[in-house]
Amino acid sequence: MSAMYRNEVPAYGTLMALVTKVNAGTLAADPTQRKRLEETDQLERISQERHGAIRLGTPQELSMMRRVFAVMGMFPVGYYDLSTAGVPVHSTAFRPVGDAALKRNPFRVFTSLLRLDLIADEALRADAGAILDKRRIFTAVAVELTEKAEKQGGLDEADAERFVSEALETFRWHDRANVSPAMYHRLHDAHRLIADVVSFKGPHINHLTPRTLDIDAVQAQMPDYGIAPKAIVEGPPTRDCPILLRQTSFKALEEPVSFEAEDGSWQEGSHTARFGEIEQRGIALTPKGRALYDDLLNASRKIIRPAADGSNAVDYDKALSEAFRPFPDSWAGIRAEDLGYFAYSLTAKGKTAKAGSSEHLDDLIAEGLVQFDPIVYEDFLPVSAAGIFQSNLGDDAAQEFTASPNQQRFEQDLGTTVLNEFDHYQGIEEASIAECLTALAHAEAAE
Ligand code: OOG
Ligand code: NI
Repeated sequence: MSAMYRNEVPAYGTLMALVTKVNAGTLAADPTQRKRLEETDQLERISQERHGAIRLGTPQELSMMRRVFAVMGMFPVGYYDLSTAGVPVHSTAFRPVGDAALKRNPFRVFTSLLRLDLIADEALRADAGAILDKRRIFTAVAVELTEKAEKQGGLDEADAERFVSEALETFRWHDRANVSPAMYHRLHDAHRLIADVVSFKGPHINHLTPRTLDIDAVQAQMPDYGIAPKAIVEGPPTRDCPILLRQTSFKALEEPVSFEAEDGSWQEGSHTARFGEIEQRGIALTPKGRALYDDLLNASRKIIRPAADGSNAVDYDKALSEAFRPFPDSWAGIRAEDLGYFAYSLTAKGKTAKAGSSEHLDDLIAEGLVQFDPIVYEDFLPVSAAGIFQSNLGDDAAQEFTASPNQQRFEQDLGTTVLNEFDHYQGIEEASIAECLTALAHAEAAE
């Protein structure tokens, strides 16, 4: 998919080159970080893609997509309602779950389902629904191999290879639209996103996102490489201890598309949908930490809203940093206030200790037997996602929709429930604590 996308969107290849350069520079300047990544087996893949995104049109597409991702070990985590932010979709992210799976494959796909129910124009809603019902976004072989994998509990190597190349077809760009120029304009006038979902044969991957170690540096250097960054970096401000997720993107490109007119002739036109994004991840926050994050972000946006043209970007960054002062910026401080999730492990001293003197984590940490490392946030942020959507749909695209999160409906369409991200991180933290305590208790018993 990466090779296909670089080929289809050359600016994305340029972004990848910039990210690789910035990451190399960061690592050269920070041997400790380099060593840590090397030890945890992450160095080689550091600049590779961490996520991509697609937008689907119908419940049937969503439930089949879930089955296709399941063959690849990717499962729906989290529910994101974007109607509040003026985008008529709700979403989840398909991703590997669990440390070992994420280390092998850190890639996830942010997957949105169009909500025609939020479109006021009834005739348009019916027409869009009819167009979507007719298209088939999966190849017959992809469907067949998915069924085979479900029955057998997996695929052999030859089938797996065929599966990958067939599944790739679903994500491909189609420069011939599914609709007439008139229909495209009707859809586009209702909302750009509706035109993007309904007008094409498939849910083209609309961006891929490599991981960067210094998002501010990439943002600053994009113009030197001839790519136009969005106005601001979404998410928390620059900090010593990164939290959650920071993201920025380059603006979607206008691409040639042809539409089939009523008389069967093809007419030239254009469509803007595809872009490139970068991300930098920090610690996963507890519900308490997340509530504080949401409050501080809201507070900063009351002082200043980022303008789409970037004219107040410097002031916005300043207001954001100031608003975030109350959020502790040390791991110990974040831990003390129960704002983030940590993975606990025995120190070298803890591994050779004859016994833990206490069953209390704080005592064991104070004695130098147990250490803690931040658990990385592997999910997404709805306000940030809306910012990414908006900058790429055109800045006039924001519309008022009645906020109507409907997780139940989404899960019904998906055919399963989504994993709750907080429960998941808490489970990882608790397991790591249990492991430390058990190891120390055994040392005691063996004494
Ligand atoms: C998805 C936008 C959300 C992110 O990184 O938050 C997203 C889209 O534009 O389809 O990818
Ligand atoms: Ni994204």
